Amino acid sequence: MDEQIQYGACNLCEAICGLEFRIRDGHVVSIRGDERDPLSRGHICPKAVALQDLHEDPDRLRKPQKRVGDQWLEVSWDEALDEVADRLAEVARQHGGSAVAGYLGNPSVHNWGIMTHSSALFAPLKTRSRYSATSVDQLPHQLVSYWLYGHQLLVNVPDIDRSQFILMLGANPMASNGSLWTVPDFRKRLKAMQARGGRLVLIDPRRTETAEVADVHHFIRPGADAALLLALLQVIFEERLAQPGRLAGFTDGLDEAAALVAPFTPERAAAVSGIDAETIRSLARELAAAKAAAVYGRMGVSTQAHGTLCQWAIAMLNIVTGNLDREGGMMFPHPAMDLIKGAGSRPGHYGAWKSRVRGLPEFGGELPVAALAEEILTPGDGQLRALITIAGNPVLSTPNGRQLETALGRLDFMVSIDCYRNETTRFADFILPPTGGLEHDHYDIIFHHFAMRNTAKYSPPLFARPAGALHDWEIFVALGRRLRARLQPHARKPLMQRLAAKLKDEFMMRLPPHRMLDHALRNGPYGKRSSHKLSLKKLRAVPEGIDLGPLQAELPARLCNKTRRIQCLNDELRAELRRYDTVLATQQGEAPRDGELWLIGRRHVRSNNSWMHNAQRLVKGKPRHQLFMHTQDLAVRNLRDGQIVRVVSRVGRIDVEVQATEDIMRGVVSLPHGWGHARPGVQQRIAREHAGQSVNDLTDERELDLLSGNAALNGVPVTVLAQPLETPHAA
Ligand SMILES: Nc1nc2c(c(=O)[nH]1)N[C@H]1C(S)=C(S)[C@@H](COP(=O)(O)OP(=O)(O)OC[C@H]3O[C@@H](n4cnc5c(=O)[nH]c(N)nc54)[C@H](O)[C@@H]3O)O[C@H]1N2
Ligand SMILES: Nc1nc2c(c(=O)[nH]1)N[C@H]1C(S)=C(S)[C@@H](COP(=O)(O)OP(=O)(O)OC[C@H]3O[C@@H](n4cnc5c(=O)[nH]c(N)nc54)[C@H](O)[C@@H]3O)O[C@H]1N2
Ligand code: SF4
Ligand SMILES: [Mo]
Repeated sequence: MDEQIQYGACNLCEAICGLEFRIRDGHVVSIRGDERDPLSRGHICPKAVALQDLHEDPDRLRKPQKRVGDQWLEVSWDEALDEVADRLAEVARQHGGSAVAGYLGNPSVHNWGIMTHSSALFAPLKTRSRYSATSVDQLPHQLVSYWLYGHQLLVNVPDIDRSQFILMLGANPMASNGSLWTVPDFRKRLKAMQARGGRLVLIDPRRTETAEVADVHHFIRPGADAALLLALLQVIFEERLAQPGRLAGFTDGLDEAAALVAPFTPERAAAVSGIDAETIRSLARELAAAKAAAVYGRMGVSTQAHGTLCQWAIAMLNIVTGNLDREGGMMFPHPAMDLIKGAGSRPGHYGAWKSRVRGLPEFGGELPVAALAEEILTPGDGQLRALITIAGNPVLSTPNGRQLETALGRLDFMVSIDCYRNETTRFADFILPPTGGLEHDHYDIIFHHFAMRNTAKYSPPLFARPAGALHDWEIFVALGRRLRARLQPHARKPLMQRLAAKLKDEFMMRLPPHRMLDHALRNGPYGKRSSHKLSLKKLRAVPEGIDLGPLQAELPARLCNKTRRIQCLNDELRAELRRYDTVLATQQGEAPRDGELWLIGRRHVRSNNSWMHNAQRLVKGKPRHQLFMHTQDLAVRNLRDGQIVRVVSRVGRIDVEVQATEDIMRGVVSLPHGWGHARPGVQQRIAREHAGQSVNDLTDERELDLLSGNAALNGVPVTVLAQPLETPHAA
């Protein structure tokens, strides 16, 4: 048969790289970067080939699975869907809908059907127990966007193609390919900036792959970024370098912010951060003087004890230097399918209810996932009894995974919509596997909101789905319909209203994602009222994607606050600034205590969270899950490079191989997350051979960013010891 060429986009990470697939006899023969893609311009990373590996993986589930004791039986879709709906409805009827929790994992935001249709499943349950990977990730960004600009998705990104200076904290785009910043081919764009005389300054406790290409790299003690960022602001105000320019015309609270940050001097920041006061002062001056500058911080500054304060200070730095909404500064993307000004926009809300056990605030309808286990384990009214996980692996991804395992074992019922039997889904009563990534179409609903250029692209499915297989969204609809029938939400309304509601439900549920896209495109910013006249038909005709141009200044029109003004402060932020003042007054600049070390995470370009270790082409070569530790920290403990060490935290301990390095700050150790596949019942043969240990057996569910409830996964105090002779803690 002839070779066919088809175009699409990679949905594995946030970079949305354009791909060219060559297909022969129904098999992928090559996957390459598509140079005509207006966003990625031919860039890809080694993970792109994993799309084929995932597609062909014999361990990937293709039929519904039912667990009976330790046995897994393949069952029909009808049997599975009926029984899952029966069991969920039973819990909801007995204990209320909120006794059924939902957890949405990271691939949910990379799979548009999950975005468009998850409400079909959750609405009939009326549950307030919603959790997701957001609260082990970017929650502080969303909270700050909501508070300052009025919408949780109104995020701004470095306009790198026109920047002259980037101050980056706690991000490693050379490995991650960018996050809350869709920036395919970061390296080439950075080189171009440097060729224009621009500079990248990076703040990270590890000398990372990004540090290698930065102009300047400073080590920082984990968790000390808030002190540094507030000190930068303090210097800018004190030395009268603030130049908000046109932003001043629609920004409230600048003077008060200046007064509130006044106590946070560079000297205080130096004492906790390990960066000296003079360096902080000159960094502030360089930032203030730069023509087009962007301050950007990601995972490292979000998943730490003062994540929201960090993100607030970053936003303030961009505002007071006049770089927000300026070309080459931090700009707001404007996607073709616009969830900010589009129909059904959800700006967010905060603290409308609290978690039952610890009283943590909801954000945008979700509770912090660090509280999931305790909500299952703690008896009483409102205790969680059932769980639905979708595209997630919280046992490996959320703090204190062992506690969550205990909790999952106690549920009355659990169902997982997932393609693998992994560390989490092995606890489910049913696993419902959706079609694979190459068997459904795709449009990136989420990440165009964070992209450094406005573009649009539709990827048709590469292969027809196998007979009987269901897409994620179809599973939601099938379950949602059954749940509605069992829970009869409209029962008390008059007949005509009931019929109308039912028709509306049916209509919405039957509307496939591509129809919703077409509608959103036509009515969106580049639709029928613009010169682009975007529609699905138009996207189909241009398979490499359509360029909608560089980011434009959007403020104040794009603000979603009622006042249409940036709101720099609110009571929560004021209180947090006061609280942080006391924290600094009591904190010592030393390593935690008694020879403790700070544990941080890391990512590698050949690995993706917890679920891509079953692709031989990605895991081959030397292991990538060792504990990194400074040579001198090893020496003072009489430990050797390559030996198995025991790492102990408040919540647990693991035994791992240690790797000596000079590329990490003294007092800091680093372990990547997403490993630990040797747990019983995991059906991923290759991953089990490259098991590693889970860093989240060490991270602490009690350590949070107080404002948002985001997990403080970085800066966890641990001790590292020689491994005792006996090896307890078999998985
Ligand atoms: N210590 C520490 N912990 C961390 C992090 C860290 O840096 N340090 N990072 C955190 C971050 S940023 C994130 S986002 C989380 C990720 O944490 P999670 O989202 O909980 O975990 P993933 O590893 O992304 O799990 C993805 C699951 O989705 C399934 N899947 C993949 N594609 C699909 C699909 O299309 N449909 C369905 N139904 N299932 C699919 C896979 O089989 C896999 O089981 O981890 C967090 N945990
Ligand atoms: N290859 C690959 N790409 C990915 C992923 C993946 O697993 N693999 N995951 C995707 C996901 S879900 C996400 S959210 C993004 C994350 O994207 P990034 O945030 O760019 O990636 P990380 O590697 O988590 O970078 C966090 C950095 O923060 C540093 N850090 C840790 N603690 C601190 C601290 O206290 N202060 C400072 N200043 N820095 C600190 C770490 O050393 C690390 O270099 O990546 C996405 N892309
Ligand atoms: S950087 Fe790699 S994983 Fe991310 S979208 Fe591009 S090819 Fe896919
Ligand atoms: Mo993430």
